[in-house]
Amino acid sequence: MDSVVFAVGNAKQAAHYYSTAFGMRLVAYKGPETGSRDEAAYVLTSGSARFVLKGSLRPGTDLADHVARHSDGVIDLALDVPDVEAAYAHAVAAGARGLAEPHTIEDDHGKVVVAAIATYGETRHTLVDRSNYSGPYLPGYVAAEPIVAPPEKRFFQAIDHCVGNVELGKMDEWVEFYRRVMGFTNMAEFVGDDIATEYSALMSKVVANGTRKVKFPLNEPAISRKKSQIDEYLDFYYGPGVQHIALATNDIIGTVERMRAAGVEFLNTPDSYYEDPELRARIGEVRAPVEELQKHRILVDRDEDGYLLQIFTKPVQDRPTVFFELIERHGSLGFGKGNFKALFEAIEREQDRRGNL
Ligand code: TYF
Ligand code: FE
Repeated sequence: MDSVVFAVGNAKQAAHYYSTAFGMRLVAYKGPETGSRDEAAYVLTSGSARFVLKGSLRPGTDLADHVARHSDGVIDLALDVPDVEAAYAHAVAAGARGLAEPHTIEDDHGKVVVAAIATYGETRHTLVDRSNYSGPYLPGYVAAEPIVAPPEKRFFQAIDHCVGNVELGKMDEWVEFYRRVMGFTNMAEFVGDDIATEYSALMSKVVANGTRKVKFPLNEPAISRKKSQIDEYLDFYYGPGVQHIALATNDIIGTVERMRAAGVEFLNTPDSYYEDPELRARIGEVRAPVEELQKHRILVDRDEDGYLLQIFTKPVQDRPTVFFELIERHGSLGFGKGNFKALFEAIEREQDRRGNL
């Protein structure tokens, strides 16, 4: 993953939030002071994870229109590719809609080659080769100092996966898109009819690149008793888009403590989850006592390869759309399938609080 680009209503304040509540470091900026007339953009990093927050400086820009329709959201899941020309040519030949032909942008720090293709909704994948560039982000940006003193120990070190919500009946088309256009493969983990009808109200499949560093789960709503959490997203986002970004941490307990202290809200997991003897037997020994995980409402799942710890924030903007996940992997390559029931029940409790019955 090269970066996750967000369109937001107020990039300056969003940069402050991701600095104080997510422990990220501001590294680059563009805006009126640097000759950017249409938008201000803040680039923040934590390990290899890079977020770019963009705000429009006037009405009528694509950025302003995006925020007006979707509110704050993800506009671009940018991917680092070794050969932009070849990747773009392959993608377009395989049926992807081109948004920007390959082109080179340069400044004193070198050259960057970029192109862009469309994916679900109004989301795009920019394809980037920055191997001949030494600047802080892209030409047009200047280096910037952290907004607040960065934490001694970072909260997370990488983007683990990025999840998209698509319309009913479209999930398999998008799985096929990633296979054909990007050469991604379908990972084993998915939510099928069985789970969907029982409690989740969604179907999900995961596609990943060859190294499995890039993992894109895709959700679609399933018919259910109450409004599906995916339909709620699609209604409030006014279309398909990125649902959650999972951030990889090696100290989920410390990170949750610090994010909570900074005011980030997490989904609640009931005590019954931790007291369930079946869960305790299934997860076996993990690196922290179950009581410690219970205190922080962290979920545990184990599969044949190992285990993982995970927790989900509540939506991070006014609309019930985008949220984050923290994930600490110990061998497991999964997505917490064993937690889907508890997780979806917690999400449904939040939906109920919003009056979705
Ligand atoms: O990415 C995943 O698949 C997990 C589980 O609406 C998940 O984080 C799946 C669907 C969903 C929320 C979480
Ligand atoms: Fe996830």
